[in-house]
Amino acid sequence: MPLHKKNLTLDEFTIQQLRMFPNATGELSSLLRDIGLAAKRIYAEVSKAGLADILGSAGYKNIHAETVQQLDAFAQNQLRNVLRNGLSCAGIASEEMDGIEVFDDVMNNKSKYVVMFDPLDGSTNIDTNTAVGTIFGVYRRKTSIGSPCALEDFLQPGVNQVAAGYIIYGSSAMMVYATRRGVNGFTLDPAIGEFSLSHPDIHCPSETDTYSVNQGYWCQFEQGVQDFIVRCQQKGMSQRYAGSMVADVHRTLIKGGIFLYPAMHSKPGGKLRLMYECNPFAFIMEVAGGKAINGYERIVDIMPADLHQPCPVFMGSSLAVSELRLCLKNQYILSHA
Ligand code: P6P
Repeated sequence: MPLHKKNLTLDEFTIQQLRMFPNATGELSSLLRDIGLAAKRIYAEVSKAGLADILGSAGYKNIHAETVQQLDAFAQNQLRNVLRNGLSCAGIASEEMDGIEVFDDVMNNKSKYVVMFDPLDGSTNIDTNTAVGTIFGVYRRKTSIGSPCALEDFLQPGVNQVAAGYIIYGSSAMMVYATRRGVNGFTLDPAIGEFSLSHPDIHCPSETDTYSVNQGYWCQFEQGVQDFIVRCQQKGMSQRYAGSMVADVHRTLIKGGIFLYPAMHSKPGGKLRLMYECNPFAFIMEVAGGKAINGYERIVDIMPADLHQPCPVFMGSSLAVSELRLCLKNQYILSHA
């Protein structure tokens, strides 16, 4: 690893990136550091969940009729407060909010960016110590600077993301984020309390021996997906599935693989949400040399109609995703022969 990249903290790294663009305002760097601060506070809470009385339900349901966990609410508040009090975000949307929140004050209205996030994905797994995570995507607003942001600033295709990332709270806390310049991973160093560069320039291996899907839904998958899974099994591939998107996709990104959450009879659009689960990971995967499709088109090309719309997802090693796409094409040809 070149000395100049060795263990840079997130702050040092984002400032080093900023130096490469003298005309940059530093707003995106500041926004990423804000998210890193919120993530440290969330990790401090998540990592003591078994000891403190913060597991279990917060006593209400979100827009998806899912019971909100206490830690979901905590993570939501940490991200909202840091972004609200910072100087780099005009507004937010979240899995835990019905609509957008506009940070309508003089300073925040001057911000170029809006942020969408899933504050704590997989939180129902916390009581079994499965890794969970925060997922976020950053967009340049379309409405004019100086005015309050609006829904149109959020309903953009994922290809418009300026940055996207996640923090995985597992055996350690690791923040991975992508800009068009690359994907980099930062591991929280408890000795200094900073995210430090541990995985520079991440690339998703093009080939793999692992696939990741909830086999329990096999009977509900369309023929092309079933055909692909059989091919994986005939090739002797391993099946890995944590049931936590951040854990499953992080492994897929680092080691290669293909993560599948297909549409099914009980969930015609799939389960995972386009704007704050699928799009950030799809952006990261593509920058890292992988692929991410809904079965028929790039996820990042989908024009969203709703903040919370679901999206079938197949992402990971480019060759595996291409093979999956072929299986679905063959299914279509056979069913229309
Ligand atoms: P299933 C966790 O509840 C989650 O939202 C994602 O993190 C994960 O990938 C998916 O749902 C797991 O869903 O239906 O396999 O339990």
